Amino acid sequence: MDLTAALENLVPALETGLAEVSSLARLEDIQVAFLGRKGALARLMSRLPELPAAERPAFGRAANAVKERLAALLEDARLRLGREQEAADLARFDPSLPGRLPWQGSLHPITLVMEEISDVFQAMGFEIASGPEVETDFHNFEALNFPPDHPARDMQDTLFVAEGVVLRTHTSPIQVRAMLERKGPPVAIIAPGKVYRRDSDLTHTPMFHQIEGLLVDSRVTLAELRGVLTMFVRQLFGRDIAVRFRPSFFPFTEPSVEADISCILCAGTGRAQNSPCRVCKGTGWLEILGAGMVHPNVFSAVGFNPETCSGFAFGLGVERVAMLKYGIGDLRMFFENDLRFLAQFS
Ligand code: FA5
Repeated sequence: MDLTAALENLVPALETGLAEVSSLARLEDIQVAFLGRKGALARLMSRLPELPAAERPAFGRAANAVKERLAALLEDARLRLGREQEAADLARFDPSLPGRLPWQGSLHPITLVMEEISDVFQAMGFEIASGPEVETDFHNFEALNFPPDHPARDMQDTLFVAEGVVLRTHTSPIQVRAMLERKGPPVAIIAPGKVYRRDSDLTHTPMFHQIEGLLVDSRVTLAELRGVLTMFVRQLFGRDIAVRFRPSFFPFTEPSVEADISCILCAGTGRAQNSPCRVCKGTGWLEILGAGMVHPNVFSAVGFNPETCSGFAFGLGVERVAMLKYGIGDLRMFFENDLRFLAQFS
């Protein structure tokens, strides 16, 4: 066939091929066969020297026009196949099927309660403070007025790491660190964190969380402590909650108190559904934290003047608050990592 006729033949040949093509992969093959480096058009062009020199420019122009036409036909076919593919996908898609929600994690209930408690105190102007979980005897005991070898240390069954180094038994060493850092009043901190004790039963675990609070200024009294704690429990549990103080003992506070709140289940009556309330065991009160006025020996240990400074401190067990808030009976549920339990708090 002469070269010009062969060139003109390419367009109908491609049209025939494209009429049958039904996949994008096959279209690729056709494109290579016509326009590829060794395709039909390239092969015709390589025969250009066979033509008399005078005819070559016209043949070149014709070849370019054919090339454009082939490319346009291939592009049309590609768009058509794309549309067909989309229509086929849509035909398989059932919009009435229920959607699949992506799996979503949630914060641990203890984290949620710690954040909530910290938010309440931050709104009152307390700053968040923190300290190490592996503590020195000085910060955990000595500066907090626990004399060496004094039986008061047995109140908190201590896990020792090395001579003079312990896993902190409470968050109170953060008080010591905060006062040493600030060097003088005012100090208003709230310190959430993990603490460790040799304890394990229904209401005690070897690791648990506490939140420490400390306010130091020049004329702080037990009345301020009561006011701050009342505001806190009302924000957390509701407006009608009452707070009472009972005398207690901590080496680092004098006087020391345990704070109770009126029972959140029976509203302090001690009775629910005609029998003694199971949450407060009929007493109408729930123990929530330990507190007191900072002992002068603690001020002296951190270089604050006990004559001119006064302050209160408190420490609460986060698991205890979370159990009350969510009505959970067994402390260990927080640490078993059962997703059926944890997912309820998302
Ligand atoms: C203290 O740890 C003091 N540092 C609190 C304090 C701070 C008093 C500042 C005065 C001033 P206590 O040992 O009572 O106190 O512990 C405080 C709370 O931690 C308890 O009320 C209880 O809710 C919680 N708690 C204690 N042991 C465990 C345990 N093994 N598992 C879970 N929670 C515990």
